[in-house]
Amino acid sequence: MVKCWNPQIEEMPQEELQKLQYKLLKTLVYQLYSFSPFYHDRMRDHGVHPDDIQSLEDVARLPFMMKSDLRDNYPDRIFTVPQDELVRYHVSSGTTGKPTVVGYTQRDVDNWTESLARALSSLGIGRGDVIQVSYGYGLFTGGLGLHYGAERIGATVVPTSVGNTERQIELMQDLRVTAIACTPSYLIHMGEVAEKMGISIKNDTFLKAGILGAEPWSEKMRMRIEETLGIKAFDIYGTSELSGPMFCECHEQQGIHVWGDLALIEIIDPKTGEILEPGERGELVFTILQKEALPMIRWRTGDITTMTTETCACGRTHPRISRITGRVDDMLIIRGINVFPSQIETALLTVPEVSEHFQIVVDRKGALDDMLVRVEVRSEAFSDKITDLMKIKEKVAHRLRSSLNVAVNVEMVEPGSLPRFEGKAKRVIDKRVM
Ligand code: DLL
Repeated sequence: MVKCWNPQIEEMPQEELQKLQYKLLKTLVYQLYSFSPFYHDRMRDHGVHPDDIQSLEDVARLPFMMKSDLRDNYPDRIFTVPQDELVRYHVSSGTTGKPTVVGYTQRDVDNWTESLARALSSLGIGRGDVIQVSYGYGLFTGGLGLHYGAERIGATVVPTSVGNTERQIELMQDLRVTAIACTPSYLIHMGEVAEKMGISIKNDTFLKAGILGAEPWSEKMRMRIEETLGIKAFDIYGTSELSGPMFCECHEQQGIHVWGDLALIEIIDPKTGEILEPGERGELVFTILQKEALPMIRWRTGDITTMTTETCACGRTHPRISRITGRVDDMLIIRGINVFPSQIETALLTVPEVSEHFQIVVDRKGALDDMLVRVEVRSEAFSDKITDLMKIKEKVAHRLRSSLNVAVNVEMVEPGSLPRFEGKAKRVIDKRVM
């Protein structure tokens, strides 16, 4: 039986949890209306007053917040505490324009750490485990976040950060690492590098768990990772605006637990903003209930998922979200058909002869969108015989067409020829926006 880090909270009856959420929401809204010029003006312009929040559902009356709000108020104009109360900054990379800055009070860091202590304990990690943290340390939240969480539960941390992969593998063996935290694409890369060094992660190390996230990955990818590396692979989610990685699957692997005392979630229709029912797929929206430096009300993550409020088989009562299948702005529209890179990954991984490494190139040919999927053949299946390769290519093209409902061009490439990633994978090259 896997123990809860904080059973009183994690197994709290749902009715009680919702009462707590309502109390926290009400306090937050009053405080922000009274003391934050940004939120005061937002609520006033939206025609909502804290007195209008009479139930948890009334969160829907509040205005949304988006990435542009943080960018427009760069670096710290939405912060609600003075600089001398901050203990840390993290800065997100900002792929499209200005970066965004997140500030933390000591209590913010403590809540973030508590959240990860619960998450790591829920998948069966604790004192005695050795956790290699191979997310980037520094402005990115992955490294330091997992580091603090792992120390809090009494595990031993190996803070390798990203890169220097051969050294990482040596340390994994020498220090008897039992769990690794990194992006799924980096773990796959590590597996390949280990193989070249003559080391099998499955047979020659003590690794039993991967805490994998920061980028979309499919259920098929989980199966491949678990099978090839002989570990259990857990999905961990977060964004820098929430604090960083915060929520993870438990040992049941039945969705990501979102701690309700820290966050209130909604799933909305990204086009209309309307709230969807549990089980319906839409955009994930967060209200962080206990954040001091940069409170977030109805933060639109852009991430697409579903939620459930059913109690998990592990006994934890908090809401869960399913694997993120893509981002609202990730969706490619190919000749009018909506395509998510995650669908392509899932379809490719049904073909045993191809590897996990692929690249999507989108271009415009005349008035039409054109998509090319480049995928590596696995070394075992790689052959010089053109006819063999043609057969695999046809199989891949067929699987993609039937899963996406649109014909795509396929190019088979040699094992090891596509780029590898230490941090987040970049699999889509959209030449239409270059
Ligand atoms: O990626 C925080 C993080 C670090 C999460 C380590 C998990 C592990 P950002 O750089 O702000 O923060 O990027 C956040 O990454 O909105 C999602 O689109 C994506 N993302 C994060 N985790 C997952 C996941 C960190 N498990 C953005 N599955 C989010 C799919 C994920 N996408």
